Amino acid sequence: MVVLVVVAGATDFSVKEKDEASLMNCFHRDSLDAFIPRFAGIEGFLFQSSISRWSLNSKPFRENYSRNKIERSAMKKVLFVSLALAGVLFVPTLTRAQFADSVVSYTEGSGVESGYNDPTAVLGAPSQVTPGEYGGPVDPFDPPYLPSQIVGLGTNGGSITLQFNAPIQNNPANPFGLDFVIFGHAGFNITNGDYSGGGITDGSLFTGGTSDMRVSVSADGTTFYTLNPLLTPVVDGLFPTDGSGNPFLPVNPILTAADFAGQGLAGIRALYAGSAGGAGFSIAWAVNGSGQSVTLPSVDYVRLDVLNDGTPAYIDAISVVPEPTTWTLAMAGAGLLWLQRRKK
Ligand SMILES: [Ca+2]
Repeated sequence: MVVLVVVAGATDFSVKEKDEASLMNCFHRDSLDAFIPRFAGIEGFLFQSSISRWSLNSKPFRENYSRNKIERSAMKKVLFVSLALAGVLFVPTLTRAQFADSVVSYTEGSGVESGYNDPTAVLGAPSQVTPGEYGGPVDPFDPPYLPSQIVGLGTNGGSITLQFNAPIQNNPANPFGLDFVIFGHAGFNITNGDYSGGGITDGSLFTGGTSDMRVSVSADGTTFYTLNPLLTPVVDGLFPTDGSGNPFLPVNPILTAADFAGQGLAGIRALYAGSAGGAGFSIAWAVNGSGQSVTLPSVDYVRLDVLNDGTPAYIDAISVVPEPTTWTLAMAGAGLLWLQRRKK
């Protein structure tokens, strides 16, 4: 199926001249510049006409285009870009349900700020930009904080169960063996007093949840298996979201707060290695009621339960790590686009 999708895409874009023209018109230089660094981000959904809410670019995909305006030299470029896009488009095509799709249940725990109890705020992609007067790009120093972006789980008793339309695969070949990523509202402290772009952190967090959180998974929505609490990272702790990163790529879980001490935004991003942050989880950590490991090929539900008091946790989104095959093809597509830009 993987190969079929790619072949179909390449055929569409390279054989049908009309489609080529439309594609070229759509992907003028500015579009490409905006698209490339975020090839696996939200903008990728621009091409999923069935998912209109992700169409951040209001420019319609299909525009009227006079064919006689096409220069032959441009045609080769179009073909090249088209082939590259066939790879890039692969991520949203294959893994349409990369994020939580629906809320099964929600219990507001103690200590949730007023208004932060809309569980649908956790559906879809993690925040890239915070709207409003005090908003701006989401980065590890500027986490999402609006009620439209995050939902409060609070402390003792808070709970949320989320459903995914496409099963989350238990795949040891995923980056670091992690299968899904939970994004919270934690942010790194700025400890050098520079809040105008030159901030440096000591690795501590100025917001985020501190309660113990039980993370469980289920294939049928009825029988849930806890992920071994000895292995699970803190939910709504490390790693603060970087809206410019890739939400499908986990941060290397070996990193600790101390590794970020003395780092500014560039240093943090270097450690993130392209990731959008978040806390990564593996389905392979699932255990039964006796604490015995259980093997789950895939799950469709993720449940979070706050077990005790502490600083209330808030959740932004959960992303699903795509199958490794997808990565390879997506990276190949991105590489082609990069080469195309270099030639200019
Ligand atoms: Ca959200």
